[in-house]
Amino acid sequence: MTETDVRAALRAQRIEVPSWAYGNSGTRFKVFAQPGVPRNPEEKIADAAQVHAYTGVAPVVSLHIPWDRVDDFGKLASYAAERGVRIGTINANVFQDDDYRLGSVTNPDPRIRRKALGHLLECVDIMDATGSRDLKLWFSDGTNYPGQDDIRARQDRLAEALHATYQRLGADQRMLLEYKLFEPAFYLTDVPDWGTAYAHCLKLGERAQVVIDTGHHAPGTNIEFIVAFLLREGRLGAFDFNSRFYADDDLMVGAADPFQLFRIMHEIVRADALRVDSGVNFMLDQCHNIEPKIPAQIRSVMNVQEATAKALLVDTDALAAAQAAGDVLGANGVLMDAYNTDVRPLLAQVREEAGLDPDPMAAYARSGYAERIAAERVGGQQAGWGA
Ligand code: PSV
Ligand code: MN
Repeated sequence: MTETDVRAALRAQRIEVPSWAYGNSGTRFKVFAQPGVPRNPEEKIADAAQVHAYTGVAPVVSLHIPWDRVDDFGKLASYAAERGVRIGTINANVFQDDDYRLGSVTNPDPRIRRKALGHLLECVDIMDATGSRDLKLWFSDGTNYPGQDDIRARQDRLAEALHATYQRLGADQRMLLEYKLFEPAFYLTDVPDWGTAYAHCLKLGERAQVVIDTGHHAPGTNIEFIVAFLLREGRLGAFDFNSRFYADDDLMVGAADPFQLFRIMHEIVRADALRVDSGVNFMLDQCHNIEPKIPAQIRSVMNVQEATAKALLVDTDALAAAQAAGDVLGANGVLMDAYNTDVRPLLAQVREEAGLDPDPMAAYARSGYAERIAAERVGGQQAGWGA
């Protein structure tokens, strides 16, 4: 790839940000409030628009329902457009209701299963109103104790709900099925891994695709293998990017293991899946419990850009030649040369060419936006977990 091609690919890259990253969040021990936090979906979108204004590559915001429920979603979509962004993936929340103690779509009680399905279908209505393409499904469903429920019956119930929801999708809409190893269930999770998600997607049809949340694996899992496999099968729908040190930490992507992020982006580039029309949606799924939220999102976007730039710089001809020759150290050396390149000057140049400040973090800090929202957003209920 020529340097001009690399710069063009970086300019064309798109990253979707989550509305919930701008709200208050925490652990099960404490949710810390921060000054200036949005009180409603409009203010979350306004904050997300700041991330796009300084990075130029994050024009899409995911919503989470019911956290972001409004009376008029068409109006919310127009509000987003006025701020230079648009509404992206609709995330269903079937995990924060007392009814879901024993599961949502896999619950042994048919009334609760119907309620959960009703919510998934409502999310498709919202997609219609906002013009969203993707419905992202994550189920907290599972059990804590052996024998608590029938493992196979729960798979049947899951398949039934997925099928009903898939049938409701429009021709241009997709279902993104996310998996997670554990939490909140500790013994069994009904969609614990990519294989389970993939098997359900295969049965549903082509518009059912797997989401890889980078925080949802056992330590040491080779995530880039999953990426390569699903890309080869045409079933990688999206990423939920974040970092983990221990479990589902939801820290800034690229913070814990920038090398892993590079390896993932290498597989993306290898499959020519960086293009917006590749069908892979690059989303962030993060919570900023102790750090300021908007700069943390800007930093996360920059971390993805840096990993992408390094992946684009891999000398693919040299790599292929070394691999074909069985030159183990040579092949590894080619990859490491790209990883060890300082791409910050290149990205600064890409930003300047796009009319942006070369240093998004500094430009945002200078803008006074953080001070303004802290002064203006007084009173009302700050958005946050459960809000
Ligand atoms: C679950 O841990 C998850 O990764 C899902 O993507 C949710 O939508 C998101 O976090 C927010 O709770
Ligand atoms: Mn996620």
